[in-house]
Amino acid sequence: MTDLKYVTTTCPYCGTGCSFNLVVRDGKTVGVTPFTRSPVNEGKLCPKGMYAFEFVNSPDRLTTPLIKKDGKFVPASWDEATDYIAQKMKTFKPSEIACLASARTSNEDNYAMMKLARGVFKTTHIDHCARLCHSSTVAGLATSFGSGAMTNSILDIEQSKCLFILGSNTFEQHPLIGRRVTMAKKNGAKIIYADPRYTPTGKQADLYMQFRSGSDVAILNGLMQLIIKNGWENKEFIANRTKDYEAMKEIVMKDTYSPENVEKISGIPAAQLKQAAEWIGTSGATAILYSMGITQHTVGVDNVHSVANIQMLCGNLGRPGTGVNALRGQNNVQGACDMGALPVSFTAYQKVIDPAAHKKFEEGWGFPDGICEPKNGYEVTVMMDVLTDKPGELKALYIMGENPMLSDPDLTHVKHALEEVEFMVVQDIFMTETAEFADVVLPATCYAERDGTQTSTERRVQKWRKAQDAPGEAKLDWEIIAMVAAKMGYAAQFPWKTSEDVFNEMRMLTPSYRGMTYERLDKPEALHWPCPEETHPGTPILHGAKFAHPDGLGIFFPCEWKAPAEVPDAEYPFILTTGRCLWHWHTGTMTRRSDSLDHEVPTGWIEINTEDAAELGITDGEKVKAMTRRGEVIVGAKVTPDIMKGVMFMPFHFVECAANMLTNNALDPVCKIPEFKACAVKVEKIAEA
Ligand SMILES: Nc1nc2c(c(=O)[nH]1)N[C@H]1C(S)=C(S)[C@@H](COP(=O)(O)OP(=O)(O)OC[C@H]3O[C@@H](n4cnc5c(=O)[nH]c(N)nc54)[C@H](O)[C@@H]3O)O[C@H]1N2
Ligand SMILES: Nc1nc2c(c(=O)[nH]1)N[C@H]1C(S)=C(S)[C@@H](COP(=O)(O)OP(=O)(O)OC[C@H]3O[C@@H](n4cnc5c(=O)[nH]c(N)nc54)[C@H](O)[C@@H]3O)O[C@H]1N2
Ligand code: SF4
Ligand SMILES: [Mo]
Repeated sequence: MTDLKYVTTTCPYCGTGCSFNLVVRDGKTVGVTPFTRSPVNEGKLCPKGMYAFEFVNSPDRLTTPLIKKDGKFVPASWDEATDYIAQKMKTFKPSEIACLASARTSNEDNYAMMKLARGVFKTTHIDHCARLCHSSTVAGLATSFGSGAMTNSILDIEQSKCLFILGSNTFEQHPLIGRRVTMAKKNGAKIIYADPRYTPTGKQADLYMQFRSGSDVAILNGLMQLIIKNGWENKEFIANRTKDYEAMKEIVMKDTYSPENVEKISGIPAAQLKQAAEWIGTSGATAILYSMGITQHTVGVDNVHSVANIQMLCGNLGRPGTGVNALRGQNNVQGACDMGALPVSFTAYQKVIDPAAHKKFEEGWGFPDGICEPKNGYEVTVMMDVLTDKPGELKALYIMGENPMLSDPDLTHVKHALEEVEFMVVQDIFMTETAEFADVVLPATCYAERDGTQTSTERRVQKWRKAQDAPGEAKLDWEIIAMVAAKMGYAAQFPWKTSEDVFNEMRMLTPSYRGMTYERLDKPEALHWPCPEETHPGTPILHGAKFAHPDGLGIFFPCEWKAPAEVPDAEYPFILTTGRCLWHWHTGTMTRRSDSLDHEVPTGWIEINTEDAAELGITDGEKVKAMTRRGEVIVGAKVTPDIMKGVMFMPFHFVECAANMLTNNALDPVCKIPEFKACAVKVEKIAEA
């Protein structure tokens, strides 16, 4: 007789945090059905969630540890592989080792990785892909508001009177947040959308503003000037809840940011800016939704500060339907940051350089020989530069669930960096472009094969529940880490038997998670952090009465507009911007192994404006050569009026036409995010053979 069961779990893709049931037949995951009791998605799913079972039992899953011998991977036992790793790792100084944690894996796994790095390897160098994603948000909002997270909840978006969506293609990248936007619109909210591309999100908008990538600060300053000139600012909020307003006002009132000048910089008609300013300034409850269009710039932190400025200016914070809603990307990027998989903090942003926090973890963990120095480590983007520019400084790399050989900027540079690494471990569910460079590859379980927790963009901590056994000898990520730690001589510090044991250790050291237990998280609505005590109901909206700074005030940061690090010129005359599509996920390890998704979009493309294409003599579907100062790729042209003239767009999912061969690894000086959203490109017809 067939054995059939349904296991409720959360989606392993985006930070929206939808729930669904995995259908398990005879011990194998074979389908997804709606779980209607989740308040986040109420049983609805986007295609990635719907088909999230398809990659799980792919024949390509890693099933056994692999050790590279004479350039070839050879299967090994866990004992051999972890012995080998421990033996090699013991030969390096702490500062020669770097670790990458993962926004794809659970809180428990990231906590374990953070403890491995700081406690076992005693290195300060730990980071993860949040660097490439919302590091500008974490740095920017921490200085503006005192806390780097999304201020309101997903459900709350529905109550907004005006949604200003800037640099977020919500309907393709956070579809079930897109659904809330539609609901707000039905309730009468005005939708303003600004993006160089007229995306499916743009098609929902009441006002669509098209502009050149890299002009966000000018646009936001221009809007603030219009709001102040019309007296739409919230004087009471500014007086009671903020400081440094005058310094900000001085900058935004400059002639540079008049609507006419902003039109010149950005390409948005002055009349549209005026309309947007009126809706934002007078709706009474305006929320901003933003994502990578704001963060992935050399001025990423300035962009985030500007978003915070406009919301403080209008008093659109701390109430329903308002807020700075930085939509976090990966399923557990919020959690990986919360767990301290960052070069500057332990869990819950307790600073590594703070002697009290350092002592707390040193004592809490009980390593007889201490932990890492109380110093900040390298960011992932800086690690790559150190590898190429200072050979010998970093020697070993331990990567869990990241694929920089396709997701980092300037892949030629990344390749040179990875070739410099003396010893590299990759822990993944598939053999990736990055794993090919490794000395040891370790097979991990995927979401369907484990219990654990992940934290969504709205700080909601939700459960993964085990549906099936792992393939072959694959193990839980934290279990693998504990095995390596034991081989290094630290079995006593990693005594965990279950994911819950890891969670319970973590929460005792983590004030914002302390009041959460596996039992409390079991209900469909789960809990939002901060949740400091077991009787605390959790916190869906931040900054209600005061900001998280010690004096409770929000801070205005004046920002001047600066052009991207590389701008078009005679040789490279177009702006290249990059991003995603609905059907695929990042480096494609999972979605390209999912037939239903891969069938929709089998390869990449470059979007070219219709007039630009006509001038270049390029027709839709034609293969072209796209070139920047860093590399070139052959890719099919998608000729469309939906992209701004002078701008081109590529998704970065596809290894055969990898956008990151072209991108610029110029970094924001504060948060070290690369400028994925703007560089200079040229496109040529391919000479006929
Ligand atoms: N289907 C799918 N969904 C995903 C992901 C995925 O890979 N696939 N990834 C997840 C992750 S990790 C993340 S971080 C999010 C990202 O989610 P989004 O940020 O929404 O996605 P992107 O496509 O990177 O960029 C968003 C938009 O920014 C626009 N843009 C380009 N240049 C600029 C600019 O200079 N300024 C502004 N304001 N906008 C600009 C682009 O045209 C694009 O439409 O998506 C998450 N969801
Ligand atoms: N050009 C360009 N590049 C970009 C961006 C852009 O907009 N433009 N966006 C950037 C952003 S926002 C992000 S977030 C990064 C994402 O960059 P990455 O995180 O490198 O991309 P992913 O493909 O999500 O890689 C995650 C890896 O985790 C593995 N994995 C999945 N589940 C598990 C698990 O349970 N355990 C383990 N051990 N491994 C697992 C997957 O197989 C995959 O290899 O890309 C960045 N790169
Ligand atoms: S919106 Fe995000 S969390 Fe929801 S089903 Fe789609 S990918 Fe999964
Ligand atoms: Mo991301």
